[in-house]
Amino acid sequence: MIGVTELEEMLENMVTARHYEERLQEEYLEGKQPAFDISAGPIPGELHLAAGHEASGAGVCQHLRDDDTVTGPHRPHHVAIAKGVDLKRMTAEIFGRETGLCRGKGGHMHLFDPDVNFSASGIIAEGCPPAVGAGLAAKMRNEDSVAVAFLGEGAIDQGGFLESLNLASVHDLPVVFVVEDNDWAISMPKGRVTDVENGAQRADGFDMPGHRVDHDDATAVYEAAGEAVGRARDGNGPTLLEVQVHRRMGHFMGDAEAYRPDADTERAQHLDSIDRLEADLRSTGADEGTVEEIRSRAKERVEDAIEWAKEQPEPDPGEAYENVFTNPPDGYAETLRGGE
Ligand SMILES: Cc1ncc(C[n+]2csc(CCOP(=O)(O)OP(=O)(O)O)c2C)c(N)n1
Ligand SMILES: [Mg+2]
Repeated sequence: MIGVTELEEMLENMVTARHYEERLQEEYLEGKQPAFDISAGPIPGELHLAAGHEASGAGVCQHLRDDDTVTGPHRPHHVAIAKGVDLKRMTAEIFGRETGLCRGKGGHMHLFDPDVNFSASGIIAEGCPPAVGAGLAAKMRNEDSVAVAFLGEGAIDQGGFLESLNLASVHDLPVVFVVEDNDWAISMPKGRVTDVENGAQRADGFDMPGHRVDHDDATAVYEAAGEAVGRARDGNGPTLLEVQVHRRMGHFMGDAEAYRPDADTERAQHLDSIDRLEADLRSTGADEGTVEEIRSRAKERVEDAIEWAKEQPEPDPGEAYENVFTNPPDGYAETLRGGE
């Protein structure tokens, strides 16, 4: 049975993530209108928000330690927050600042925090093979750390995911695969590309347990993830977990969602995992003050992180090609010297 402390911690992670993304949304839109110039404003580039996904990040990461590895999806903020990634340095990364987690070169989809073994990638299902690698490393070192790969339901037909399931299974590795099923892959509804409604059934072909949490319910995710993480930690091999979540926003900021039926958008707005978890917490006897305290602490933390990030220096353009897998184009050095 889940305890009050766990409920409170999960709620704090979830409201932090929700408020964080609401604030990022405001910052992101600054300077981008009217023609939606994606490179303008304090947050340049794409921004994929995960409002409606919070229950999966909070419920799973509640079981994890700093030495457990998490590979996040391209919609990574809720998972990063629940895993304990440094919020200030993550925000500086999103704002493209020198003190960001990747010195401002990665942006919001490429968050790496070695202190808590967290990474994320803009490439779909990319996190699966590295999670298997982390699981293999833990097993070979005789450590009881586990690895968790988060991915979207749109990625469950990819080779990288299926090969990772196979390798994790055949070597009995301590890995948990978490599929966040929000019914959409950009504009593609799940049913048009995948012939199983329950993505956890993919586990059957690899002789590992598969479990689906049908509701956007952090407590139910916590229970299911407890079993999966415990199994991995005890040396009993991998599990595939699918969680029904809801995309409360467009695929990315600026997505007009013309492809999406109104009824689906309304359904996603109607089901809120945060309301559900607050109700769970109240049912334990927690008073309004506790919930309010959690909310105001989360808001303060978010505001502090954003304020700090915006004060951070921009990276030196002369270092743009350091620590990246590409070489400067011809004439780049001359451009930097002002075209001598
Ligand atoms: C290997 C690869 N193929 C295609 C893309 C382009 N792409 C970005 S997001 C996305 C859809 C992802 O859908 P899903 O996995 O369900 O995650 P969601 O966005 O719904 O959270 C695609 C196809 C990509 N980033 N990587
Ligand atoms: Mg999806």
